[in-house]
Amino acid sequence: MGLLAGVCSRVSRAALLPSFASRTVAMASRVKLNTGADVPLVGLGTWKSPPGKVAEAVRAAIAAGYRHIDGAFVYQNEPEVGDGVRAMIQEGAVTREDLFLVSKLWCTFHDRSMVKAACQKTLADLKLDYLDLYLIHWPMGFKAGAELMPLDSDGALVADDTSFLDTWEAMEELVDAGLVRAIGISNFNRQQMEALLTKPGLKYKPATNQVECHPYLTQEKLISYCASKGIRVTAYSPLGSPDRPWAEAGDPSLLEDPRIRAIADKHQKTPAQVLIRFHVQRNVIVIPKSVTPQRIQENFQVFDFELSEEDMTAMLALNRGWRCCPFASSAKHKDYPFNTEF
Ligand code: NAP
Ligand code: SBI
Repeated sequence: MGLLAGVCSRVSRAALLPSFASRTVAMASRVKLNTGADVPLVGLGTWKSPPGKVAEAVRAAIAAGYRHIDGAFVYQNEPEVGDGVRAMIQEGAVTREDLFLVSKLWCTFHDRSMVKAACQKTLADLKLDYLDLYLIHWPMGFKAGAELMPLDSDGALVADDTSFLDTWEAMEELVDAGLVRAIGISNFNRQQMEALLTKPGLKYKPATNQVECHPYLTQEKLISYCASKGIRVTAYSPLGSPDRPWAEAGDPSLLEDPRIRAIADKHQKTPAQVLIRFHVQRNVIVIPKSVTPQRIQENFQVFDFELSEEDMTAMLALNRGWRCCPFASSAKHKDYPFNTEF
């Protein structure tokens, strides 16, 4: 089945109504994973969301209509993400089944003996009994121990001797044990995906590959490869991650790009909404982060307008291969993903 055929049956009214109506509801808001599960195309990111603010952000997001939250153990805020989720369930705003909750296995837990306990820790922090999706955060394994970022004297991440192929087998066991409904990968390049997909005895294909994607890193080749394998792509840092800790004056800025601003003005939308809508129209899942209630609402108002083919082409032409998250301190790792073309 082609990926387009996989778009969930909650078809946009645009497909059914005369053209004037396409301006009111322009796209399905969910897509299907290769597991059969529906995933909301727009989710809330939570990296850098302070523990003191993230519960309120999660509540604001669910109140605004989000049903998908993206988290990770390494963000060190999962207990507070869980507080926000639990509060909204207890208030009756949503049920657990309404939500699509994602977390990620950090690189220091790649040894297959550590995977289940890492997942159980995340579940306990989130106060959940299952995750909708659990990802291998990076293909690289780091030395296990108390530190999340074990560095050598040169400031380089210290590798362990694991292989992501073995880690994947432990991920598959989480599905069979009922801890997670789907498993996926993040920051895997094409060669690494190929290695996984051709692993002898592969039981479950990854449902998604979560990678950096925006108009400065458009990822056409990786998206097309994933589509050919029935794997969904999730776009991280869709706004260019302006709050990334290593940002420097003079770095490219998507939110301030006059070409994005011009498209936004034309549609009477904000640059952030245009940057998010860009992914929706590619059937790419997108997870903008914000802890600002007004922005959280703004970022979800992306189903009431449509970028033209010309807008999409102009945005794709902004590609410059620029990464906000190159993770340079791990560049010498044998499984560093960004030394190849895609
Ligand atoms: P992002 O979503 O591109 O940008 C977040 C920044 O944009 C924050 O500073 C936020 O500010 C600001 N912002 C949000 N909405 C805005 C709006 N409407 N107008 C102006 N500014 C706005 O960056 P990101 O956090 O790097 O990426 C999103 C999510 O992807 C992460 O949170 C995480 O869940 C995931 N991620 C995954 C990986 C991975 O390795 N798998 C890597 C990076 C990111 P406020 O919060 O102050 O409102
Ligand atoms: C962290 F918590 C610390 C560093 C860091 O750098 C790379 C990008 C990343 C990541 O691995 N996942 C993110 O969402 N951000 C991150 C997270």
